Amino acid sequence: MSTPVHRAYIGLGSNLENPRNQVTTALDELNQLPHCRLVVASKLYQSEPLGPLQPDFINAVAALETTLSPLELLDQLQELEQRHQRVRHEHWGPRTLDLDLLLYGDRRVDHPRLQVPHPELTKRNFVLYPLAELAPELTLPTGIALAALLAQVSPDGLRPLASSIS
Ligand code: A4P
Ligand code: MG
Repeated sequence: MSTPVHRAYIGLGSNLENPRNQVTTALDELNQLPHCRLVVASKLYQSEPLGPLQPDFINAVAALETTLSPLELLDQLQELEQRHQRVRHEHWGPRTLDLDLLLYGDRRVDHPRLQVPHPELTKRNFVLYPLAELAPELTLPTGIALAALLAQVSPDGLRPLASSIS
């Protein structure tokens, strides 16, 4: 029997050390993770920082196909963050690369290391708008349509840049 393939959505964010380069490189690297394939990525967006005063972020969302389990995928994402020499200073503070597992098929995960859907997903314009580029018809595992969330969250402070993959 073949291993099931799951569709996962990853949120990428960076606001240190050439953020555009951090994010475009990370998209390539996501495609090279074991048992993962990058299906499509959103445009890059410049976004005003949420949290403490810090530089603007570059954000994007990527769709992956993977046969990894949610925790195996989290391990891979954290290793990739480490390779970008991310230093964790303060909660919601600046970082060279942040990778969030936003969605994993229709699954809900509630584990000490991993919550899926990502708990902040529904509130963040820099996640919802790029996600809507990739999957406008998406309904979250909670039953809420992405379109309904977009109607509640303003795109203020979010600016699309050129296409992330040439
Ligand atoms: N974790 C639990 N669930 C998940 C998940 N679905 N995906 C755990 C990824 N990780 C998940 O994360 C802390 C722990 O969350 C991990 O060890 C993992 O086991 P972290 O990245 O190490 O720590 P953090 O910085 O304290 O918090 P967090 O939650 O990553 O921050 P966020 O929510 O990612 O926010 N403003 C703009 N405009 N754009 C941004 O991208 N990002 C942040 C960081 C703040 N402000 C921003 C942006
Ligand atoms: Mg994170």
